Amino acid sequence: MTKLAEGFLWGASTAPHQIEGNNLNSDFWRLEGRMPGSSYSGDACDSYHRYREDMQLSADAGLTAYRFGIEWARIQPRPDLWSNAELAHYRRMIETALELGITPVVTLQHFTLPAWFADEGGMTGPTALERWRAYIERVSTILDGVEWLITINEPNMLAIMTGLAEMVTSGKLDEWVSPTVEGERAGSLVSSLPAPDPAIGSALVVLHREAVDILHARTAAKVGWSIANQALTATPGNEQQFADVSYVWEDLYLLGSRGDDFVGVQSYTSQPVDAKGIVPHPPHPDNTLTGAAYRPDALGIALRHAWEITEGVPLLVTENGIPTASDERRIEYITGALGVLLDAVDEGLDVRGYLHWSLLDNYEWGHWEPTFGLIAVDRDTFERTPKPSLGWLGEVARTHGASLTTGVRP
Ligand code: IFM
Repeated sequence: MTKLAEGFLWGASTAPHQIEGNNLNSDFWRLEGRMPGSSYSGDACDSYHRYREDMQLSADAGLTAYRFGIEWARIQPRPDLWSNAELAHYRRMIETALELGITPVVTLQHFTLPAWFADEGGMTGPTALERWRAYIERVSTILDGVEWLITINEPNMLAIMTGLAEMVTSGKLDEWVSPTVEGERAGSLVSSLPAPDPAIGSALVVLHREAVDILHARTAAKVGWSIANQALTATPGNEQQFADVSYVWEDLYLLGSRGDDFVGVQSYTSQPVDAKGIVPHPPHPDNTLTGAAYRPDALGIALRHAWEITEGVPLLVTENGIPTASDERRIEYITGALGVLLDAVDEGLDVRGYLHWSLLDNYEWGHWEPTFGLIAVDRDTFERTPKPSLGWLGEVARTHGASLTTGVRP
């Protein structure tokens, strides 16, 4: 049997804008619903008020960790206004997790920004370093007892979103393009999606390194960031193209995490690279609700690639999941993904935990249809209904992986 790391985390992940509701002072709130094809986040899952219930359901199922985020737009709704009440709210969330015996994994920035900061130019604007530093310093005051901190979620996707926002503002884009939904659809707007701009990526690396220094000085937490791992593979003869595409899409960010306490690996699907670049997912009956290929094995490719490029930074799976209406399919997907995770551990990779995306069916950046959750949420009453996959993953957690059937492993 595979020996998992002491304290291996078993949990689920969320992001504030996608579950809290009414994130009124954020740039995304201002953007959503404005263009054809985009839905509002609205009340979302009302987790702003129901976070205890969410954590309790996780703990009751047997999970040992919960990833959630702190929303900068709530902490600093105006450039000259810091909210102590909102800081206290997130402190209560941390304390609730600790009280329930759940390890909090806390993200400090997950795609959204205060709207005023976006207007200043956001993470690549002239005030970025000064504003980011002030936010990180302020938030560091409530992090006592937190062992795992993620500075920026998916900087590579954030770089795309920054490019998209610029296209919307300049009127070049008049239809909704969610990088996590339309970006996956074969033959869709994927060709017009900007690749992550390396100049934006390099600026984000600087901000990440700055946050790592501040957080190491002020907290006892392990600090890293989480990457949208593409699990790309080279087609024969296209190794150089693969290397070039990999650098732009992911390696720049993995290189930026060298020396960190951990790197967050976030994997959903896999795509080959040919002479023309990344090959879109061909239509297939097995494709997920976002049109991506069904590839539970992608996690193994992502873990090995991250391990190689970071030169052995400890790996924490901070997201892995499938948008599907079939919970049986979800369990099948996780079973496959955990199988390749165990293989990677057997090979000697240092994997510290598995956090499933997502705990709840939530707001998928302009859309509600792709359901990733272990728990269904009634959009009107906010009633939570755990799916069988929650109890199933909880059992895997309780048995430290032993409940995975032997059929999982070849
Ligand atoms: O919902 C997103 C999340 O915000 C970032 N990673 C991918 C998820 C699924 O698309």
